Amino acid sequence: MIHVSKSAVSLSRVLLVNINRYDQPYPVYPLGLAYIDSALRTAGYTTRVWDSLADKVSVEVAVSEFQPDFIGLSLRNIDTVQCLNPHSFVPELVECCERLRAVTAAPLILGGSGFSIFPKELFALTSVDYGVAGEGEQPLLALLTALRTGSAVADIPGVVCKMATGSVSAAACRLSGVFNGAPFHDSRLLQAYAKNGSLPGVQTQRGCPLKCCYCTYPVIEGKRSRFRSGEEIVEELQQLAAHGMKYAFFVDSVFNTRTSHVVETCEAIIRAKLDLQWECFLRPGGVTRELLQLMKRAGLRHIEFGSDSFSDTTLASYGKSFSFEEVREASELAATLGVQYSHFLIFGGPSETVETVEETLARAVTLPAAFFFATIGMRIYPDTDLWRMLAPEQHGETAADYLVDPRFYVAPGLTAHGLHIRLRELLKSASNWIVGDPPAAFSETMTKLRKRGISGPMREYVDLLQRLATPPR
Ligand code: B12
Ligand code: SF4
Repeated sequence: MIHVSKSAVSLSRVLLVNINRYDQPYPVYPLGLAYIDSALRTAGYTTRVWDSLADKVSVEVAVSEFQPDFIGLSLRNIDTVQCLNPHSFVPELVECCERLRAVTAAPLILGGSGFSIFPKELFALTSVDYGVAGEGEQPLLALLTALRTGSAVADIPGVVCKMATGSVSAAACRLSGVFNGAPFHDSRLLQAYAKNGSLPGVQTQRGCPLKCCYCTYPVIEGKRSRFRSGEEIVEELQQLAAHGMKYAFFVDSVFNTRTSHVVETCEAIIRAKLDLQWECFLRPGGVTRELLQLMKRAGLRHIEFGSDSFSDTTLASYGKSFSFEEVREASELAATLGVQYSHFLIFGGPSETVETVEETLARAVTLPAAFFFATIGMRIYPDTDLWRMLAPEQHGETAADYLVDPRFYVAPGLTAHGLHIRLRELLKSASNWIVGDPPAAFSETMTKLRKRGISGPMREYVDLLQRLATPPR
């Protein structure tokens, strides 16, 4: 464990590093770092963000210019979550840590959603000094205070560190009871990301109480929802609008965990007469006409339903909290009210069979004006019901085996390749599906469109690109 000397009590410069360069479906604005930046500034630290997309200078130059006392790195993605063509981002992270290590002795602190899924394993793979798993604001402030004053860090909730014995300690996360913080939106970053087609994220709540078998979100944000007030959300949206943003993405795991929160948020937005549209993740259950109408009046332009499957058997074994009938009702309501929507589907998870796949495909055709984003296989993450069901430890495997080599569950009787062939077959006659990562030509065209200033929901890209790709009959 590194101890910073007591004479260093005045240390207060923190460089925040965003290494995420992945640009599918578009480069994602680093909202997590904006929250960390805000917490540090409020506590009196001087900060600078080095962003792999927005900064022209290298991270080494940023270090030499800023002379940080601490460096915080954010790891959002571990890999692309594509079963047939996986790409791991861990080597990039390891390289970035080594480059930093070569030019500075400042303690390296790693956090982010990707880190929070495999905290001990990523800590062991990289040369960082500390890790912070889960919600980062309070643990990071506590860690920096401890380092500046030379007090113990191992018991700070969420902190991962090396003990004098050489073993790795990871204190359990403790989430703050409320969620009322606001991010610091840096105009330079917002503009750089908007120019590349990114939609700024806005978080209206943290946590998800639902229990889908594969899901990491409760691990990252906690199992209990904590809500910001309508006024706080409006204030942030007004700030974004003042920066010229026309469209936002509500990044909550599920926006409608509680109907009263949706109502409060939408009513506050309507009262504020905001000129800004947004999209969000919704669970199909409990979506009524009144609720959807209210959301539309508040600027809802697109819904991403985390449906996963249209077979009730599969929905039950994935741990979903709704039935296909509710999916149908929500889809029909959205279509009737003229709200665009897409369904995210996962083929091949527990209890999926050829029959349930065909049931999902047949039912998809019946949903009016729908778009579908399909993935094959279920990425296996520690601390999920899927992990407990498979119990890899009993077969001599560790979480580390599942980190660098992305592993996916595909139900017995199915194969990833077989599912891929079936879904590619479908693409010949259906232009409203994207299966896995879009093909290279598709991505290149998307990049060109973004450079021309076209942005908005993913579905609108799909629409436009399919039309461009389809020769006139
Ligand atoms: C919204 C979302 C999206 C939206 C983003 C929309 C937008 N405009 O922002 C869309 C749909 C586009 C998307 C796409 C993808 N996503 Co996504 N997404 C999310 C989601 C639900 C929320 C992310 C978010 O903004 N959270 C809010 C911010 C405030 O939280 P945060 O970033 O976690 O930051 C906090 C902590 O992590 C920590 N922290 C962060 N940085 C740092 C740094 C330091 C130093 C410290 C101490 C702490 C710290 O403190 C922050 C504040 O408390 C997460 C799941 C989740 N619930 O976290 C998945 C998630 C981040 N996505 C994931 C993935 C994989 C992807 C894709 C690769 C999927 C794909 N195949 O297309 C792409 C990649 C996009 C890209 N270019 O990078 C994974 C990443 C982990 C992994 N498995 O690799 C997650 C965790 C979901 C999962 N499957 O487990 N995503
Ligand atoms: S998939 Fe969505 S609804 Fe299910 S546990 Fe995860 S965040 Fe919650």
